[in-house]
Amino acid sequence: MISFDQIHALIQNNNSFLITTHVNPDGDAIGSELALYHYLKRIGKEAAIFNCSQTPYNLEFLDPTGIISHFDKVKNSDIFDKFDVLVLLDLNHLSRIMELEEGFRKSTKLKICIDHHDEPENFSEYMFVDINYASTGEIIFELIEAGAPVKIDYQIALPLYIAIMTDTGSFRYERTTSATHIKAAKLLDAGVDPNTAASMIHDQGSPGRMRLLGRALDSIKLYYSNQLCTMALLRKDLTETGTVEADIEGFVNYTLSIKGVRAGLLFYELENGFKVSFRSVDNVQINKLAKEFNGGGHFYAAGTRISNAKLGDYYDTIIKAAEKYL
Ligand SMILES: [Mn+2]
Repeated sequence: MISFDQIHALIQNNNSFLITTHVNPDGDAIGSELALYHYLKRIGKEAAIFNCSQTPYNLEFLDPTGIISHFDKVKNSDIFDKFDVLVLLDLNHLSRIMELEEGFRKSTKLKICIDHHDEPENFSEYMFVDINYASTGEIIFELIEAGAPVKIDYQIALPLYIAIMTDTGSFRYERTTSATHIKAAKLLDAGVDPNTAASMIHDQGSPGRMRLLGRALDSIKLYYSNQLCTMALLRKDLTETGTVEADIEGFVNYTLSIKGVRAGLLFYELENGFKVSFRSVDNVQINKLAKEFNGGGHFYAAGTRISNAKLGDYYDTIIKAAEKYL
């Protein structure tokens, strides 16, 4: 693994940086990208952000000037050669950048990966992957503090705070430490208002999102003496409530709200396949289950997307495979 000093040396020795993150980006992904972008600009570097997904509507407030571009395979095919360094944040498997994967793999440019997920794919010699961090935002925070003196002002502090807050489930998940809170405190000192920040993430949902949550809760099923809880949402649940994939963010955590549940799965039907979110507590290593189905993530939180398949054909298999981890 490379050190912060080595990353700063790479930053010093190069001029332009292309930043990207995973499909269906969350607060940690978008927040880390924007914080790093602003840092690079502040020290006089060229930078751009191209993502395979649109920014979810509830995170658009982080990017009021439209810094983040949605990658277009035809129009933007040249970006992999335009920049000196390609930077991947909050992921470590190239399949997670979807349409950017091919160009990224083919590019001979320098590639840096900064992340906190388990079992990285080894696609670059410049990987900083540490699963002890609760968020990529925390790594970016430390990286910025260790680098050229740049004041962490509101423009950098807000995306970092959102990254840390969202990936720790508002400071309550595993790996939330006093160091996490100290960083959050510094970001509040830099001008972030915790009340406004939490409200922007949690209190801006549409009525449809609440109705969709109602459907998700209503779909709950329990297995293995109530140790496993599942939820399932179908395409029609989204169309009938007028919602989008980003609206599902966070629903899976409700599976763990039932006493005795040690693992929770949210199944979500995609246009051409399906997605599963995995959560667990109590030493149940749920990323191993995700890995059985081509996914991955953290010990207690993981996910997978399966294309060209029907949810109905996999549901029972996944439930059955889950038993051995409980
Ligand atoms: Mn993350």
